[in-house]
Amino acid sequence: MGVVNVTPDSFSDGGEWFEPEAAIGHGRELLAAGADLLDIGGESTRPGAERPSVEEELRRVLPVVRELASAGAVVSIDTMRAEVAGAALDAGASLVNDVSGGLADDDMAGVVADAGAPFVVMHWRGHSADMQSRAIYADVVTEVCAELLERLDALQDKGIRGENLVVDPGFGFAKTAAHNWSLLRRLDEVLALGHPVLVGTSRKTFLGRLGLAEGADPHPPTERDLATAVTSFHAARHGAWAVRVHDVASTMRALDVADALGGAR
Ligand code: PMM
Repeated sequence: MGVVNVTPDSFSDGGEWFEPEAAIGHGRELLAAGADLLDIGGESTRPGAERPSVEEELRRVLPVVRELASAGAVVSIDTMRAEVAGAALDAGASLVNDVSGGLADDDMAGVVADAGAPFVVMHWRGHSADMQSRAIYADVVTEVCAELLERLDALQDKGIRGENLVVDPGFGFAKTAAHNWSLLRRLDEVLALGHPVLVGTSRKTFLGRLGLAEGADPHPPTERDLATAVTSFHAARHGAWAVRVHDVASTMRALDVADALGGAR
């Protein structure tokens, strides 16, 4: 899954593809590099980010969704808003990726259920502004799995079919670096929930801190693609359904290695 952020302020690539033409061109490049699907988002979820209005989010994503879907791409809409999800599905998106797992907007489950679309349920404990204050766990993997199970039950009660639900442990969302590493190490427990698993470690800060002294500034996001490819390789070897990445080319090489070694275990 290649990331197309149509935002001025994403931590990983903020502003680079903010204009629709640039975002569409970037989406085409990611497809050429081997992406099977494109995740298009108009709201930055970096810690402390301000939310755009619904109108602004629609203005950012719809032309990009429409153009890339009509060019044949499988498009995922990355949004926490039911109105944006519905409009993107009408414009040709095939799945909805909601970092709040349906918690941020009560209408989300109904829109997704009515469309019969696949839905990515990410583990989430609140909006970015203060999410890191919620990174408190006795056992992160057990608690993330339990909270995801609760969401899976609630979403099915609201009419989304179980086979349409994908889970994501939400790397970096209300998680410290140690929490992220535990989740990667024990990905089998997330897979045991019995749903396809999406893993999104791409360019996240815990990868930028590798090899550096405590307190040193992390490597910039664009220098985190090698570490991203390695964590994505790990996820693929353990049976992840998809990995969400910014630099598709480098992760494709890592997934080629996973395939050559026998694909998923
Ligand atoms: N991470 C970001 C945005 N959307 N969606 C899912 N399902 N999983 C993630 O880990 C995830 C996401 C933040 O990264 P970005 O700002 O670089 O897009």
